[in-house]
Amino acid sequence: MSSVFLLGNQCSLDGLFVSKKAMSWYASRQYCRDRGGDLVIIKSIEKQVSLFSERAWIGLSDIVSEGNLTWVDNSPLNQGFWFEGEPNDEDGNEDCVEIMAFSSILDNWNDLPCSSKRKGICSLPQTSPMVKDQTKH
Ligand SMILES: [Ca+2]
Ligand SMILES: [Ca+2]
Repeated sequence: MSSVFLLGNQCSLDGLFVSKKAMSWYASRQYCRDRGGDLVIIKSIEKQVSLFSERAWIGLSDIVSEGNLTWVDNSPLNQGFWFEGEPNDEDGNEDCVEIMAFSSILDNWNDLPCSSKRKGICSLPQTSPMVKDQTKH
């Protein structure tokens, strides 16, 4: 199990880093991609715990198909760490997912409009940071 740590500005640990500025989900994702990574994908409790941070975007959305949450690598969501009552798709306009640090570590995801301004948590590929046409399954 990886250890718990706090993500500060531009802190890089385990291939994770956080954007300096709060931006839309799309802009945050572009920020990550420009640096050879993508918005973080969380598929384990270990990773969820290690991401304890401020409010920030993660690589999960239902932009393509409402109610169908998928990660930025197109894989489906199997285990979520949702805040109570979320995802609620408020006003039918919440398609991107943030992590909310002020809440319990294991129940702190919320969907909100993709145009909202948040910092983004980026993750570099495990293999090489610069591999571009990597296919994941
Ligand atoms: Ca939605
Ligand atoms: Ca919501």
